[in-house]
Amino acid sequence: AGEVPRVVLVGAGIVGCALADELTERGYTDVTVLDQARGLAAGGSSSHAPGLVFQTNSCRSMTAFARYTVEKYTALGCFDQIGGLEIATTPARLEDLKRRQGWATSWGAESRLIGPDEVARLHPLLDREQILGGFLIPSDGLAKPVLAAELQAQRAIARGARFEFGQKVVAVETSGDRVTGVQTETDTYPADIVVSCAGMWGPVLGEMVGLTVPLVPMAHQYAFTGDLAGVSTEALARQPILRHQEADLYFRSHGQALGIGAYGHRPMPIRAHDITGSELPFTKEDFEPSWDAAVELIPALAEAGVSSGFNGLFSFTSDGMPLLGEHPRLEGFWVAEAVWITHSAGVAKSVAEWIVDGKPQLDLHSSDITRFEQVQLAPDYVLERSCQNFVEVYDLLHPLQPMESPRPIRTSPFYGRQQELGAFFLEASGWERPHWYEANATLPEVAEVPERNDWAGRYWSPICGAEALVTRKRVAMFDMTPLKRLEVSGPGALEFLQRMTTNNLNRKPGAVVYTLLLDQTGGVRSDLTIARLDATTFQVGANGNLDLEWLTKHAPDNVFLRDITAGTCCIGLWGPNARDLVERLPHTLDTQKGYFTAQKAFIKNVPVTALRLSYVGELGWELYTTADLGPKLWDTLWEAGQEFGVIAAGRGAFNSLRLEKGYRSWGTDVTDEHDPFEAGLGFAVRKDKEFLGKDALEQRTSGKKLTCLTIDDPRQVVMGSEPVFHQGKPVGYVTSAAYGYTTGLNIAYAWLPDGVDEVEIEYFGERVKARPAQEPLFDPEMKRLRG
Ligand code: FFO
Repeated sequence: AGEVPRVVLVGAGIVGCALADELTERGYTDVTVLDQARGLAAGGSSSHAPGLVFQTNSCRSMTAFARYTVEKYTALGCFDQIGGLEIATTPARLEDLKRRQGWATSWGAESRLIGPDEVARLHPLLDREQILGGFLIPSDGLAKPVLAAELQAQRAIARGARFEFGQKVVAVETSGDRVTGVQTETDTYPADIVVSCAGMWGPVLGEMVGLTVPLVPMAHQYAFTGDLAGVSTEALARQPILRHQEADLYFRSHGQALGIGAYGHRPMPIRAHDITGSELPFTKEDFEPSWDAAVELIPALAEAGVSSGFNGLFSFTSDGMPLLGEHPRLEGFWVAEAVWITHSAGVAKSVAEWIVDGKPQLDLHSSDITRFEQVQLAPDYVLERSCQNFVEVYDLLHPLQPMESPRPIRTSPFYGRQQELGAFFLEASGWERPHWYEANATLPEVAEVPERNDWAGRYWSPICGAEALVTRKRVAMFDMTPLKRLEVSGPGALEFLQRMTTNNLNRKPGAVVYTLLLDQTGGVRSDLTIARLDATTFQVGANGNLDLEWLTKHAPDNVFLRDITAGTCCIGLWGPNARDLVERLPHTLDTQKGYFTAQKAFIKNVPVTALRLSYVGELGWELYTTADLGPKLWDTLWEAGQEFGVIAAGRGAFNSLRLEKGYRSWGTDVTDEHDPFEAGLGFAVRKDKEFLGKDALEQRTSGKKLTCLTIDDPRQVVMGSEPVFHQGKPVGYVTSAAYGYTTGLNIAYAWLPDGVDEVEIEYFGERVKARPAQEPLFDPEMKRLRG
């Protein structure tokens, strides 16, 4: 028993209780759960949560969390599987329900689209005249949050866990970079592992250990109606939980009355420090528009009236996702916060796996507490974005739709030039990133680009297609500044990177290597390009902050890691004329130096690091320089490029070009759930060297494959996350998709069982035929890149 780590969980809400259960089940039985309140699930968000569990989510892991919650709470007897119903009262919402049903299918939840009559039969209180249709998930339903907390706590207690109430944590004890315990107002609890399950008090706990926990507690209105006449309690109890997203409303029954949740009101944020109780007084005036909308949908409410209500506090985040994982600088301190009842058991399972096994089964990169860039941790940013998420919670959002504010935040040194060219910007990791340039509207190629329907045509322009065509024909400048870049240096750098990644980096200075970061189970944590600049200095092209954290965590003392992204900038100069363009300028670049090489050189007045590679599959270089020289680099290339027909090109073109070339995007196509072979990245794995994850990789088996599909109908441009059917059964889902402007092929990548032939992709309720294709679709002989 002495070998079992001592775990302290802070917070006995639903997350703390679920985690105590999951940890003790996995043999971590020395668990103490502390709570400032006098009892279980008392005083925090769990105490007042109405318990509606709608599983459907655009995010795969969120749906997986919810599915496990349903399964577990059903087995425990604290879940009423009465179904979840989302209704449409406008044509746009009806279309969106089809898209949502696609997500449910992709992520493995059974569901049906139903007509207005069936909606009315399931929910007779609704005004049938307004209903255009519904989306029914029969396994959705009502969790009983306090009972769920109690039942899970009891299981944990039976395995040895202790719950201590009236214990408010005031300090976290540490030794070096390890957590050693927590102090409450009256006691000290030694611990090897501390997990903050403090929900909306998470930021306060975080402050004790120098960790920004970027969540915002917000009030959300919940009202109880008076008793409804003329309908039985039993009938009410059988009605599925209901969402009327058009009016930001949800409904459930409580005995003879209904409960109404409203998101339509102004955001009401509060500082975590200022919380005194989780139920604030009901502000009636905020509820009025919601009430009117509720009565409009359910006329019987007019007579029942509102009997009471409260403004209940719970956590919102800047991107709507939970905050999970270990403190990057304090070993043993974990967080599991900003978690809804819906996801509680699933989150607890994943976090328990993460703590006990070192890795969760699900890909959690979008919930990882370390996913944020520094600028995304500014309190003002967190507040504004979280409020915006509250406002948009039920909105019909396009997958590319950006938040409008606060923006712009991060701009590359080329921003001014891009504005002059009429760039249409979207945001990535806080960066403004051009998607196309209106200046290119006069390109004759625009006329060659097929039109799109309304949905696929949003945040898109035919100019994207013209930019792609010109890239393949002439030459284009792509702003690659937002690409995460690290410098890894020091006497131990080579040995470290060799140990951490799958490809062989022991090459001469000047070599660039495409390589993978695997975790201990052989899952792909990232794909990197690593340029050896000199014997002990490497420039790493990475995918995000998680890479920096992972490398930092594993780096020995004789290795130095630096994020050089913001201090530098990058232009991808790509296309058949790229070499001629550079040669027209005074320069010291060896323009014949081969594919996947790196060199330092001058292009006219600008010192650059030039990497001869291209994610768009064309001849040319990524040209890096320091931020101060960015505008000079842009102008120099731009002026020399005029006679070669240079254009600036954006992300719309980029994404199409990279899919034509078959290049995977980590986080979308590939995650740490996948091994390199099934992901089509086996070529980057060297069997003749040792690296992290190698042994596990050899044990893995797989029956699935990231598959390149082409869609028969070129006008059906899908967006990603759509379900894929084989012989009428859902077998997988789309990751990335784009129309290939230069191949004329409509491309979708999908995770599918090995060896499927013809499939169908479901898109807004319709099935479109697609078939596996030999990849890459463009330039398989690599003539362009090696040219
Ligand atoms: N780093 C740089 N410098 N540029 C990039 O575009 C990217 N990436 C990610 C993260 N790091 C980066 C890596 N993704 C190839 C494919 C995927 C990439 C980067 C490069 C590529 O050129 N693959 C070739 C070469 C393989 C080889 O010779 O070993 C291929 O598969 O044929 C952008 O997201």
